[in-house]
Amino acid sequence: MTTKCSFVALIGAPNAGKSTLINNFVGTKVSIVSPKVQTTRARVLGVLTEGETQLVFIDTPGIFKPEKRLQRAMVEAAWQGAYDADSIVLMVDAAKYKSHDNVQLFEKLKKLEKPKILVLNKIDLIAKVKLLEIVSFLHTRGTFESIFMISALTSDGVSDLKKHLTEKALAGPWHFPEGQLSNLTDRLFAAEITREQLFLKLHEELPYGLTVETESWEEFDNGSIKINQMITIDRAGHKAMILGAKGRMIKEISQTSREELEIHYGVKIHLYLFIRVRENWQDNPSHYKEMGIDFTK
Ligand SMILES: Nc1nc2c(ncn2[C@@H]2O[C@H](COP(=O)(O)OP(=O)(O)OP(=O)(O)O)[C@@H](O)[C@H]2O)c(=O)[nH]1
Ligand SMILES: [Mg+2]
Repeated sequence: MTTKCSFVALIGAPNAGKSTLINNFVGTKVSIVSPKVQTTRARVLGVLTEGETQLVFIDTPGIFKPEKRLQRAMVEAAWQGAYDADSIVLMVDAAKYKSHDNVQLFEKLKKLEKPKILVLNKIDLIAKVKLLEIVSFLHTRGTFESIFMISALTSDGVSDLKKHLTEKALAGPWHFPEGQLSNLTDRLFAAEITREQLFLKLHEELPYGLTVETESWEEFDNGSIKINQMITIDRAGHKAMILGAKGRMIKEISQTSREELEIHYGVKIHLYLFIRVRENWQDNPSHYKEMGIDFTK
């Protein structure tokens, strides 16, 4: 069989729907999703192997003007994803197509000489008549091989986009064995599932000041897995909010995360969450190593 393989980076402003699209392509959750901006922190690969073609999607953190060290590392990881890829899918939230983040992104992308596809996402939220106006506006902002209008949520237009990417894939060996869907280790994936719950259930600045790490992973003869995870927060004052009244919040987070991991791994999971305060954890390289992003940025 002559195989084909391409690395496709998904680039876009925070919240454009990049992770939702990757999960849609792969057919299962490989990258966490939330209604909040800056959910994805590292480069996550989602692998789709069909017929002779392997498409390796690079999910990236959203691109925005970074201020803190973690944000700088996230934006750097996103650009690194773009540099590493064979082609780029620029995702734009149809309702926010004129946002400042997008203007800067379009400018910087011009310098990147790779095939680029513009994907207008969340079309389920936009009146059809408005779409043409948006597309003609964006069309003048960069050079795109083609433009697709999709809803990563409802799958509208996603198979056309997949077909196009498959046709454009380059001849070459596959990078991952068939069946491998992601590059994340079990420990990192499990930490991400808990972080997703924290993003979904906590509000305002809380999710941004924390990180989750899997501290131990123990598999037993009966198939069950015991996972200990540490939630590191940067302000002592946040601890009570994460615990919730009578510990209800942390219990709910732990339960939902455990249930999701049980479905994912198909075995009984014992999940134990711990919280510690480290005011400057963002300045400690060890946390970045676990996340797979570059501390020096
Ligand atoms: N209505 C609608 N919502 C969508 C669509 N795609 C994604 N969303 C929602 O938009 C929000 C952000 O989605 P994500 O996939 O996390 O976005 P992202 O681009 O990965 O965001 P960051 O990782 O923060 O950069 C979530 O609430 C998704 O459910 C879509 O096509 N239609
Ligand atoms: Mg994301």
